[in-house]
Amino acid sequence: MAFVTLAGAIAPATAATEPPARFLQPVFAGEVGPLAFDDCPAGRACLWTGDNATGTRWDAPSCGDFKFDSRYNNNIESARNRGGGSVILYDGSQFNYRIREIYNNSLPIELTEAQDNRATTVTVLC
Ligand SMILES: [Ca+2]
Ligand SMILES: [Ca+2]
Repeated sequence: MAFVTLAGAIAPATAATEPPARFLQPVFAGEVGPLAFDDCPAGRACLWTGDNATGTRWDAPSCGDFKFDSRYNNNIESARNRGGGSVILYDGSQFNYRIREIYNNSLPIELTEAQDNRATTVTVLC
């Protein structure tokens, strides 16, 4: 719904044959669709760079240990874990300085101000 409104608002009236503006944007893995907690796919753990499921979404590609790239490093602020096990966020690059465990209970999670924009590595449990 939000995308329809956005595309309609910014598309020039004379460019009816051009694709919607959103298709002109680069698409990265894990950066898909409207931004909301409900957009986290079943079976996945999702993290967002903004509060309240806004910004760019990172979907855990599998169980395991991951180091965030520059788009996500020190940038995670909200989460929803629909995966098979907990997700553990760490401030350090060596899976150290644990910030928070996010249980796989599917609840919308807002990191606290002290936890915001600090995660550098993440362990995704099965
Ligand atoms: Ca952020
Ligand atoms: Ca960090």
